[in-house]
Amino acid sequence: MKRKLLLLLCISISFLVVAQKPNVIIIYADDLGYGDLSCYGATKIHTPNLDKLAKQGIRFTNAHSTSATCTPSRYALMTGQYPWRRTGTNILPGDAALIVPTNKITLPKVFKQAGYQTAIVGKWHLGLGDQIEKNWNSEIKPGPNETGFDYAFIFPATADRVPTVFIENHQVVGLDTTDPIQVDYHKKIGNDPTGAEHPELLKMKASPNHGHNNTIVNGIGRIGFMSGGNTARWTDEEMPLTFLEKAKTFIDVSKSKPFFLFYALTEPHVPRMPSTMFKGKSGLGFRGDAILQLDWSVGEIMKQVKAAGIEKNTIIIFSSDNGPVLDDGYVDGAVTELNGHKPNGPLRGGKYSALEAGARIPFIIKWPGKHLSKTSDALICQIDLLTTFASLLNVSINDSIATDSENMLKVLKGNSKTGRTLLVKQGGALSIIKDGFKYIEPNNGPPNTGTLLTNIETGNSPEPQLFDLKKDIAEKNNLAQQYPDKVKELKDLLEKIKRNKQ
Ligand code: NG6
Ligand code: CA
Repeated sequence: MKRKLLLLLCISISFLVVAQKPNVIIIYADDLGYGDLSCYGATKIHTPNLDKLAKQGIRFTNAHSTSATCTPSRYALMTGQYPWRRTGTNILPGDAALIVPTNKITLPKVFKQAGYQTAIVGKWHLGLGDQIEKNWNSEIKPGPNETGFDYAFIFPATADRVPTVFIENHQVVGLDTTDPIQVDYHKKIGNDPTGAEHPELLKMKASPNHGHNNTIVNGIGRIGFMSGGNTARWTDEEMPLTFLEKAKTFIDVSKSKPFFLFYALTEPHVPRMPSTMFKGKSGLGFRGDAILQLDWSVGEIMKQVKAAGIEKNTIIIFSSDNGPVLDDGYVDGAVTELNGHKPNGPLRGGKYSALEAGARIPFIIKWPGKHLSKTSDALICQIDLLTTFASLLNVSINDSIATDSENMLKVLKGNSKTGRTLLVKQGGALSIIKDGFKYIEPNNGPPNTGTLLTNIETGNSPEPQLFDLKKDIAEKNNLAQQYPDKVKELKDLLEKIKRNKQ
């Protein structure tokens, strides 16, 4: 009798576990390339935690962000709308106004509608407030809280843009009101030294011809000017660890109810300033060290999930907002200590580029209860997460601009390898991928971001370009002359998609 009761109890507990909505954690790296992880073929750097995640889940080889830079990729992830449909979605300054609509469904709102606790911890870069001129010393809104996150612990833009402070919900953290923050992106403000005036004060030099020569914070020249807020300014070496602690705490306090955590890492974006634990550990300069730090953070999150007893009910997704760049404006050893490492793996181009390394990114998903160790070459895009999770959670997304977002539930669960039929991507130029062919529309921009700057092939060409990605993933052979019909088909299709205004 006792046995039967026990069995019944076990069955009902496992039923409860299965029936409970899964927690979802998206870990989103900044500027991590397709070739930067050992599970994606890197040999000069080892990323054991992400390798483990890939072993337990599905590693996608044909996954993309919408864009080759940060703001547009994040805008698309949040809204499900191609960012190029909307002006003002390119890389934002640190004082920009919020660009995500507050009256439309967003990825976190999908989860909220399904009864989840939602949080963002990390990089935001989608603007704050209604306008550029804002008071950083009082409530700053609208922002992440108004676009679907119950809890937000962020920095406003990028690690190389002022203001270099944390914002928790609507307030700058640790602010001394007698030392108010002021921010300006056009002229110097206050008395803090700038990198242009005082290069001798820099602990990490800015690259020549680059914009990192405004206010110096923590010995690093930033983009933009700020004054005040001295007690609130972060230390670069500690900032990612602060994010990690906040993310772990959120997991711990939310473990008994379904939650969605968007953990947006800053690594390996510039300025790369790894903590002491990782400084010099990779042998590849600070960029490599930042990747080790990122991998370790992923491991810490996995441990926390396990310790909270929610491993069997938590989906973990790992990806990156855009492809890799070595010299993105600081002399940090990324170029000189590369040691043969290939951040873009077999791909051509990099961050900013319409070529594949611009927006084909690592994408790993671990689905609860499964142990898959699969790879998938299905064509998917981060923009699809909104519709996919809406489908999983039965959330209706009527009031939506998410019409570019497709349901990839079967693919993400590993039950199907049929992904999208087509995808439009954004580097400098737009491109479209369909049936393994990629067409890059003609563009008169420069073919390279500049040998004195980031030195990346942009994919710009005044001529149409057509690549057969199935045979030529490195985009070496332009087949446009050979297949004019294919060029016309893809060009017309791209025009049609552009016209489908929303
Ligand atoms: C560029 C910066 C670069 C980096 C990038 C944003 C210059 C010349 N370059 O404008 O250093 O901050 O913006 O990167 O200032 S992203 O990953 O957030 O899109
Ligand atoms: Ca980025």
